[in-house]
Amino acid sequence: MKIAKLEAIPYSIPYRKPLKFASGEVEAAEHVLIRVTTDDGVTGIADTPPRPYTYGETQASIVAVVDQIFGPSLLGLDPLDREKIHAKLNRTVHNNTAKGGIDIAVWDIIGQLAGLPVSSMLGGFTDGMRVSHMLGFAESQKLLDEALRMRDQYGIDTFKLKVGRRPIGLDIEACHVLRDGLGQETEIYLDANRGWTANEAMEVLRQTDGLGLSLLEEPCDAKEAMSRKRLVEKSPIPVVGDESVPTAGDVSRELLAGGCNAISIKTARSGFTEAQRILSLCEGLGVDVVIGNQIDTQIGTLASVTFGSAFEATTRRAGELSNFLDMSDDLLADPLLIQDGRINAREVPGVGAAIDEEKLARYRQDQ
Ligand code: MUC
Ligand code: MG
Repeated sequence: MKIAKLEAIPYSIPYRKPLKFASGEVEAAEHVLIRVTTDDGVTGIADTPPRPYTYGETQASIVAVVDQIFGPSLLGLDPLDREKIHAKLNRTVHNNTAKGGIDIAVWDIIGQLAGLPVSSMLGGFTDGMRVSHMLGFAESQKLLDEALRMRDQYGIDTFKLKVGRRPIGLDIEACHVLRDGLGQETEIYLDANRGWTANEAMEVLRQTDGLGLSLLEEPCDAKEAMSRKRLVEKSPIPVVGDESVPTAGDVSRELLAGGCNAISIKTARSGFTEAQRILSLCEGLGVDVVIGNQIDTQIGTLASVTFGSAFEATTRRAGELSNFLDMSDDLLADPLLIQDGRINAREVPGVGAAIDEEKLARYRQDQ
């Protein structure tokens, strides 16, 4: 069995409600669908969300690196030989999302060949995950209204608030309004996407003390090594590395440097193979993890829940799995459902991300 074709298909689907955060804004899912096909006609699928402000990748760069470098170097390899595939991919630095997508598509093929759900092959811990919903920049009352609607409609009771605005008072007020309106039992945590300095983050922690916030993600740029280390040492809550830690090597560097003490795992940028390395590293060190969202479509979210539900450590916290709700449409043929605050992985061979071909034809940008 050989890899016979690697496709990188750019497409665009508008968001009904754009997401704004400290490092950027998303108004349309201008993503790239990765399709890997074997000579026996088995097809693996993955979705890649380019985030130029996070990893430097663009839609065009993902298409180019797949068409010009990864495709030619992987053709003819056996999809079961993942280490060989990664050795080839790793001859090119960065391009994490393109590599992650190829890895997920290869796992999808392996699951189909084995006749097993990939979630069972990875670990098979449970059937799904609790969902955490991400609240983008908005005025405080609107944030509360959205959180209450998510709770009523989907049973979601964990919220990640996007912060990192200046003046910091905007975010501090939002934290107070959410806590007052949602009550003590709801989990609320923050993600600043490097919007503050470490010292601003410290001041936010001081002024939100007593609100029971659970995590602080990427408060400032990880390159602010000295002040971020001080923040991590003094913070009463875990400081989560997200965009600073796409690979296991980055995770080791940041944990050893004291730049964070919890890790966001995103399958979109780490695939399943690197995500598993990251998870093992964190478990070995006793470091908390959270399954993050790279503003994923339903295809990307299905990959996250496939990985997240496979392991005990990734199910301790709710996974960020609801951003797709704000999209006007999606390519996944059989839509994902959030019920009682949970999403399930699929009990079919592979990942289970069958594409609606008619929608792909409508949204693709290369024809
Ligand atoms: C997050 O957790 O930071 C924003 C940009 C990105 O790549 O992911 C999102 C959410
Ligand atoms: Mg983040």
